Amino acid sequence: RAAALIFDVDGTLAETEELHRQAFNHAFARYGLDWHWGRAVYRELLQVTGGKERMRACHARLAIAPPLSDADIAALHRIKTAYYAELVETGCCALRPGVIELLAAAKARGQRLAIATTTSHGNIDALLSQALGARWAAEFDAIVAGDDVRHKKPAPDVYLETLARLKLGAADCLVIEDSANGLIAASRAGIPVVITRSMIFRDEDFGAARFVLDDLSELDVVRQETEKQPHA
Ligand code: XBP
Ligand code: MG
Repeated sequence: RAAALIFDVDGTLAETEELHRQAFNHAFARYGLDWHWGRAVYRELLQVTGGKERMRACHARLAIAPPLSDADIAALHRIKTAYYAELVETGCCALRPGVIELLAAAKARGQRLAIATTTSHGNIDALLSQALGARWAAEFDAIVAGDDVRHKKPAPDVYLETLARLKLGAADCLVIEDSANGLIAASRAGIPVVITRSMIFRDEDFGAARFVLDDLSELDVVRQETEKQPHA
């Protein structure tokens, strides 16, 4: 049994990407930028992890691009982040099936909890305060966000930093992820991964994962199977 469960946030704890997309589009319009990310385009752009990085990548792909400085990107991202929090605070984004039950069961079994995500502390807090209450963070021993590390997923940095803060080895932990980039990041850090398929990434290559589930309500079945004692 793992000593700690490390959770990704977007796609894993909740289906947040549609809200992120709407928040980006809100920011573009507010900033007077003639951009709109439709669902299909956004799905492709999601291969670039991190909102600021995603906007930069999109900008680089445009043939004739107006100059967009680091300050512009930062300003756009601030507008996007504030609007995302507003959307999440309406309560429209529930946690995915099985998440609350798994968090409670893990705690009851004495497992520690951690978060390793590409998004920001503000966004994690907006989502989890709404879903778990204002004191949610007390249940987690490490919360590592995208800008806390040098390189975002699929680099292993966020997972290595989480292990360092937990003071645990990779083999003592289990990561719960929804994307191939997240799976690669955790695998590079040496941590076994369970995939919970999300709307956006459900058809990616998860060959390196320990288990691939449709959602986390299936995890208890897996646990019972793997922990079954052979009959004497
Ligand atoms: C999630 C992301 C994030 C969000 C936007 O990846 O890629 O970039 O889409 O968040 P993962 P920010 O689930 O693998 O952590 O705009 O706050 O960067
Ligand atoms: Mg994710």
